[in-house]
Formats: sequence, structure tokens, C-alpha cells
Amino acid sequence: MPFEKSPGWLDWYANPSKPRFALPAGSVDAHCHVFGPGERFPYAPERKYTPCDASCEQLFALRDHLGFARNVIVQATCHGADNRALVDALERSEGRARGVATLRGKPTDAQLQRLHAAGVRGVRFNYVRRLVDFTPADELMDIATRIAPLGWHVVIYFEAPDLPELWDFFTSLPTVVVVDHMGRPDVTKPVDGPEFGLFLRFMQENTNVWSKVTCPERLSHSGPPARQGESAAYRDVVPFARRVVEAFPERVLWGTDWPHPNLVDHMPDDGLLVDFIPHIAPTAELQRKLLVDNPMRLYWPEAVGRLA
Ligand code: 0GY
Repeated sequence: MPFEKSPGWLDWYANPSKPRFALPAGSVDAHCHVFGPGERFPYAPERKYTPCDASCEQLFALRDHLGFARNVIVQATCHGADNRALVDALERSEGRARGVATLRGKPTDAQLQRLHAAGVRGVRFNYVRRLVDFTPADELMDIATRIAPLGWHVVIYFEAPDLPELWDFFTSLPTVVVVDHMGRPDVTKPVDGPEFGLFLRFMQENTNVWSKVTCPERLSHSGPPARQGESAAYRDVVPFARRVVEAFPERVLWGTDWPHPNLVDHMPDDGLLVDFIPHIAPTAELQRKLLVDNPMRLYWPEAVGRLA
């Protein structure tokens, strides 16, 4: 079935540069997606956008080019709760990808077991209104309760102004809770201001909460580097991400967000995104935790201590 991309949709960067920053051995790209291909895995009827295709083969080529060992593939909203493209990617990864699915209603035990066998280790609850329609809290809490015994976690995607309203629900979740993109702070506001302060308090008071320090390209107002390798890339996001990495070094994850859905200004060169990492995790120890130890603990706990 042919699909036409949403108007203005930016395709992913075809020839990313080789990063200057050498990733530690065993690094995990802990936030990325696959889109279709639509011919094989049709986009969901309820989707809010139609992306370009971005296959798992293309994702795995990017993984190897950038120097990552593994991926965590997060179900994108354009596939709704149809996890077939995700499961197919996990099965083709030869054990080098784990996944975060979207579930609705009352999943059966058999369904959960199938997803677990494929490599799913979490579900995503999305509160970004431009991406999804509302799902009742009871339904989500039911799902969280069902997945907890499997050792899965919940990934939450929301925007900073919505945290106060969602706080009670989030803090009642019975699993590890991973926040996408630091809860999307407005980086034109002070890093020490009340809005980001609330997010830091959320992590401080709830030791089951982790954060992805991802998506500078999405959060930045100062923008991408003017020229390749310039260290000031996305400089307005650095203080926010670095604060989270330094305050919670055991509970942070990093990922490319390839193929970068819904960007309107520019499409990042994924090699330069990797070069952003040492600005937010300035020591080798912080980098190892962010890129290897933490994602391995969450997604490949059985391999910790056994694999590089
Ligand atoms: C991201 C961000 C976005 C989209 C999705 O599932 C999605 O559609 O996650 C966004 O538009 O902000 O994490 O990829």
C-alpha cells in the first residue's frame, strides 16, 4: 500500500558523518524508531503523521556506521499499537536490539509473552497531544500492572507544562519509569528555574524514574552547528542535559532518535549528534554509565557482566 509523506516531512540524513567522539565499546542507542516500510507494515489509520520509510536494515547500518553495538527501538505513534514492524526489527537484529511497544486495552498473557520473546522490555505512554489521542489512566494503569511482573518498564513522553497534572499518575506507576527527552523542557527558560526544577525534583524524589537526555535537535532554539564538528552545536540544551547526567548518573540513557520524526527546521547529521555526547557527559565514567552500563542494566540485565 503506497503512503504519501505528510507535507513538509523531512527525510532522515542520508550520509551522516563519522563521529569524532569514539563511543565506548558496547554503547547502546537507546532511543530510535523504525517506520514501515509502509508497503510491508502499513501505518496506523489513527496516525497523526505519515513519515518517510525508515527500515530496520537502514537503522542497523547507521548503528554500525556510528559505532553503536545495540539499539533500543521505540514504537512510534505512526504505527499505533500495531507492533509488527517493531517485532520484525527485533527479530532481525540477532539479539542486538530490544524494544518498547505500545499496548492498548487488555493484552493477553500470550501476547505479552510473544512480545517478551521478541525482545520487548517496556511500553510507552504518550501524552503529547499532537501525536496521540487521549487514553484513560485506568487503561494505562492496568497495562502497567500487567507488565510489572515481566520486569518491563514504562516510557513516558510528555511536555514540561503537563508534568504537574500528570505527577500523581506517574508516581503511582509500579515499574521503572523512563522519561523521554527530559520531559521536553523549554530551554529558553533558566535551567535553575521552577519548570526544570520540578522535573529535577521528580527525579530526585522518585528513584524509579530515569531520563533520556536525548533530542537536542528537537529542544534547541540555538540550532545545529554552523559547520561540521563545531562544539557549540545545540549549546542551549547542554546545561539541561548535563545537569541531569551529573545529578543522576545511574539513571540516564542516550539515543539518536533516528529517523527524527516531525522535525521542521533541519534534519540532524547523526554523526554530529554523537559528537554532542561529551558536552553533556564530560568524563569517561559518565559516558560509560550513560551509553553502556545503564542501558545494559535496563534492557539486557542477563548480559551484564558477561558481554562487552
Ligand atoms: C520522538 C519524538 C516524536 C515522535 C514520536 O512516536 C512518535 O511519533 O516519538 C515527536 O514528534 O516529538 O521521540 O521520536
